[in-house]
Amino acid sequence: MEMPATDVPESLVTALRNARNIAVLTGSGISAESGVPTFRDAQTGLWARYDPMELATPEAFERDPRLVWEWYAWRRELVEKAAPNPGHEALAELESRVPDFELLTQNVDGLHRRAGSRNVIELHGNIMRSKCSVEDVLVEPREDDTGVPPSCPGCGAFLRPDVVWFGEILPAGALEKAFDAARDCDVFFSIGTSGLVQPAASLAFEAMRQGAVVVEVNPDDTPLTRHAEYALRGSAGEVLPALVRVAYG
Ligand code: BV8
Repeated sequence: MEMPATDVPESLVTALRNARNIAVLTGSGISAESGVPTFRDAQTGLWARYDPMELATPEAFERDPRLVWEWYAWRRELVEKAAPNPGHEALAELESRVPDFELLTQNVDGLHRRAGSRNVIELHGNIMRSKCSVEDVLVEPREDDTGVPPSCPGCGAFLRPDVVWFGEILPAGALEKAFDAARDCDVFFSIGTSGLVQPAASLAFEAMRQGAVVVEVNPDDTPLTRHAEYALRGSAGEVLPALVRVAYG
């Protein structure tokens, strides 16, 4: 059932009020209103000529560590300047309204935690953290290290962002917890994601299979839209605060 953002159907309000367990999957669309470009947006300026699908890979880092590190440094700067928007804040409010709440995010910008969300599973890591590209341990670059990329103080190998690149497996435990959340929930939200990247894109279907009410929030169509019980057409920053207000006052 597709509908404009504003009118929240009574049946959905009832489902939310009766829900014991809500799981939410978010993608870069929820951070768009914070000024963080979505993954498939044309990357602006210097990066317009690079395809993020190309740069977010171990092969790209192997081939040109400097370029990849600079791309993430540019995105990290954007994220540091960004602030959570009403969409992030509405999800933090929703978490306080239900007994069990899991927030599964594909985003690496850390904005959900900054908005006050607590039970957050970062499926694809976090751009603000760096790790040794060989030892795979989290490392803070040394202040005086001007290398691009900087080097691991322990072994001297290049540092890399603590994110999951295409072709890499998700953090241990994160995927299991995410599928458990999809299997246990009464309502599953898919918010601001094109639903093209696996295995995150399978979570909504896992929820649907066990009978959860699936709600999509997105201004555009995605492969999930025609399967979702509710497809709320609109931006997360408008739809989510309205939903929380109508359902919980
Ligand atoms: C894996 C972190 C097992 C990095 C990301 C061949 C070889 C190897 C693997 C594969 C292969 N073929 C397929 C695969 C699997 C691959 C995959 O899915 N590829 C796709 C593209 C076909 N997946 C993987 O590789 C995963 N690992 O499978 O491991 C394995 C291992 C080895 C070999 C085989 C298998 C790892 C995937 C994780 C990649 N890392 N991010 C970084 O950020 O730099 S993915 C990255 O892209 C994001 O995290 C996110 O997941 C994805 C972008 O998607 P979205 O978030 O949805 O963003 P997008 O721009 O697409 O859409 C935005 C949406 O928001 C739109 O719908 C728009 O309408 C909407 N929107 C806009 N504004 C708003 C809005 N919505 C609401 N409000 C608004 N205001």
